[in-house]
Amino acid sequence: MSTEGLEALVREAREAFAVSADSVSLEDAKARFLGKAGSLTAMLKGLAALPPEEKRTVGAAINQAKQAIEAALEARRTALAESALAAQLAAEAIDITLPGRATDVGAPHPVMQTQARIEAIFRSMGFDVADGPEIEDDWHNFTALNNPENHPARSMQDTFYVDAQDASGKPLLLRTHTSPLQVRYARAHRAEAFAGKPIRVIAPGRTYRVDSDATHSPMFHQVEGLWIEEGIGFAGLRGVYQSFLEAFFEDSDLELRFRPSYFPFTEPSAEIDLRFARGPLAGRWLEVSGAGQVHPEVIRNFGLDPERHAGFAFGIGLERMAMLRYGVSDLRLFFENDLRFLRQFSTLGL
Ligand code: 2NM
Repeated sequence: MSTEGLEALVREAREAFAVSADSVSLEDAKARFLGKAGSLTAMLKGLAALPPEEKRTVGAAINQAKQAIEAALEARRTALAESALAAQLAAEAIDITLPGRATDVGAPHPVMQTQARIEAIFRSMGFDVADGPEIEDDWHNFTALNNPENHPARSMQDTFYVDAQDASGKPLLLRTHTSPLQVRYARAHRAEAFAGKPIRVIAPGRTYRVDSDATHSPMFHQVEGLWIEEGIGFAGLRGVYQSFLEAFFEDSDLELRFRPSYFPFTEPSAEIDLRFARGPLAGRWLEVSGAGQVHPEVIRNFGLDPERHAGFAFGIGLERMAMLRYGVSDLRLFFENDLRFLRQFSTLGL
């Protein structure tokens, strides 16, 4: 084989490698030149037939050609591997210029801010804060609170019943007020009450009634308060309530008015009205609470002795308090989740 023939073969191999677009066709091309049945291998076999002089020179030339082809093969392999990697990186590329996924940070709802505020004020006056189930049994929600068996509040029209029963076979219900929390709290602390320790507790939370219009929501929030201690009566209630309202509204220029009322769990009972001397609501009597001396039957259901234990209780609507404090005119705004409304109460500036 002539030197030109070898040079042509090397050129041919380089071209074959250059047009191989992937590693499979590149390895095919390699086999055609360097494989067992390849052109160079055939030439090396042909050396045997040559005289010794030529064998050396032709052999050296073939080896040179072989090295040139192997170098071209290696270069092409590297180039293909690099472009494959570049293609993979391009396909998997992450666009770091895209904006990140924002996490929405919430803020306490105005009704919850109102609850926290009321809890803090009553804690500062020595009250404990009770918590308990929203699904109640008939006894804790009605019977213990002196609600007669045929009271309309117990009807399906007024109360949400749950498809489950208590041990006595009565249907469970969504609590219609937070008073059952006070029943549970008083019963849990009756030993202390018999040892002469006062019971001072507020019970905040969600309550449920079948009621829905401009001023009623089927779910609303209450805070009920209870103070049982020897010698505690309406004067104590009035003092606690005045202090609470002054702290809540940050206004010591307000008047209270008690009007006779009726609740099954208190006797006597009263509605508490409030009148501001200043501000947008000044001069108007505003109804803010129900209250009264805890009924002896309820004291008995607390596990206490009505001959020894007496005290007062009151109930506040949290939405009502939030409306008065923030100047909100429609109760439904609290439940519509309109961020334009809620953001006005954000304590986080969001
Ligand atoms: C009110 C009005 C009057 C009340 C009574 C009790 C309990 F558990 F001691 F009997 N808790 N809350 C009460 C009294 C609630 O809400 C308008």
